[in-house]
Amino acid sequence: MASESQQVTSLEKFSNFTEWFDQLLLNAKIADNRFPVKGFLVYLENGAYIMERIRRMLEEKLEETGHKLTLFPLVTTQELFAKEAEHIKGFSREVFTIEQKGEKGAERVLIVRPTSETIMYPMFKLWIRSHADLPLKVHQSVNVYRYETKATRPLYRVREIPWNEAHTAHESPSDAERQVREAIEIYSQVLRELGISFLLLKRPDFDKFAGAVYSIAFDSWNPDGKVNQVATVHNLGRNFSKAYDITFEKRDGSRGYVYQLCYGFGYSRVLAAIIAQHGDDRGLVLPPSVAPTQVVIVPILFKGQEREVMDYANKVFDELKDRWRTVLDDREDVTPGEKFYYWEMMGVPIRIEIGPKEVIEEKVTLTRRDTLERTQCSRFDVSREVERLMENLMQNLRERSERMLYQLIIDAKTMEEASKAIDNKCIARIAWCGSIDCAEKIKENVGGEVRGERYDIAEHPDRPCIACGQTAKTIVYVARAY
Ligand code: PR8
Repeated sequence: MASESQQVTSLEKFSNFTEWFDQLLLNAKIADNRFPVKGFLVYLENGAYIMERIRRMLEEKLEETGHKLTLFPLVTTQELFAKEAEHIKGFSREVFTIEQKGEKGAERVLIVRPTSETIMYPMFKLWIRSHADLPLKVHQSVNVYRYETKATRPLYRVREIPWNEAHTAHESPSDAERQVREAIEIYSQVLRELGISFLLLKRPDFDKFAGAVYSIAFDSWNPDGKVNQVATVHNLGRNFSKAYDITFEKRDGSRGYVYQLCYGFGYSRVLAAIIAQHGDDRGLVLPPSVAPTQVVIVPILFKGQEREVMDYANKVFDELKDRWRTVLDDREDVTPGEKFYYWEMMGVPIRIEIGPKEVIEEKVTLTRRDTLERTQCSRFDVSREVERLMENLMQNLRERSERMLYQLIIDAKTMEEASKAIDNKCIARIAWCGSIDCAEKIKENVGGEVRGERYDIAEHPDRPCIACGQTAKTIVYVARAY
């Protein structure tokens, strides 16, 4: 008998990811990539719905923890944009601009936000006066625009980026550190609720956010081996507060610069992770919390018994509809088989079939989308049974995805082993001395990037650097990336 891992990796998404994914985007009404401006997507009914649900899940947690929804403009000036040197270096090649014609024909160029530090922080300077104004915690879910130079991919690397960005200011470095942990906890909770598994990595210095002291990233696994950075938390220290002159009166009466954080959660990438980690050969497999339809009832109609079956199906529908987003698929010109196929493609967590046999026996037949297992229960237990199956399904998605993540990590002791792991669409776990030279050598020879060391656990190197053979400083994960 094939092991579970063999069964799972025989799925089409592992052998032919790009085609599988692109077809699913259209077939499951997620997004249409045929809009004539490269990197700009049309989000179709299911894609838009799921992203909206994810947004609500995240914003609820942000607001519970004191982040205030505050909406900032789309543009900034070149002068404001240029204030933080590292930041402008990081983004200068990636910005879209708007030409603004002045009254006397004079022209001015505005920068369209690639991220909002340079838009928010001049306002922070006006708002923050004393320690009583701190911590300041704001967030907004908006689109930002980056003229990505790497190849664009629908959802994974777009030029119009739907995200949530949060920005905070604090009195002390320890308050800022605490905020890093809170941000990580919020993002981890949302991702866990969606069953997405990820590596929480501290990026190497050469790969941190432009202007940050350090960056923590959530790299989710992808069937093609390229990790998908779904979110990041950046500790900015005082780099931006010095550039934008954001000072406050401390408790002892002296003045100082605030300590800042920014963190971002990429909605389209999280949507991609849901599709990629949970989907199968039949289509989407959706976590109930974000599924546009959570339960579909398919009546199986036989001549002469249509009335009884439809009445019965309506009763079951009435029982479920207030608790779950339920559809009774009573289309007459579509066969039950075609309906099954369609709703499986759409990732509906639970399907209920009702035919004459179910009516006589006062039962329903249920099929869960993740395992396609069929069960029956009494019609009087249907609410409880659906509740139970939803919970089991979600737990299975979470565990299945987590198992896959750890199966994909290969402990590599040599460049050859690491290179083989990357060729096999895996993530290599290696020892590294910390030098940029070696990271470059690794990239060249192995074909993957040093993504960083674990932030959630301490891992001590038990062997020398894979590239130079000198003492290793740390254990890092190497993968290709979007
Ligand atoms: C910041 N400033 O900017 P970050 N396509 C899809 N998703 C993307 C793309 C893209 N081209 N680029 C980035 N993301 C900080 C934090 C305010 C917020 C998503 O950070 O540059 C990724 O999920 O790391 C990324 O982790 C997140 O936006 C934040 O972007």
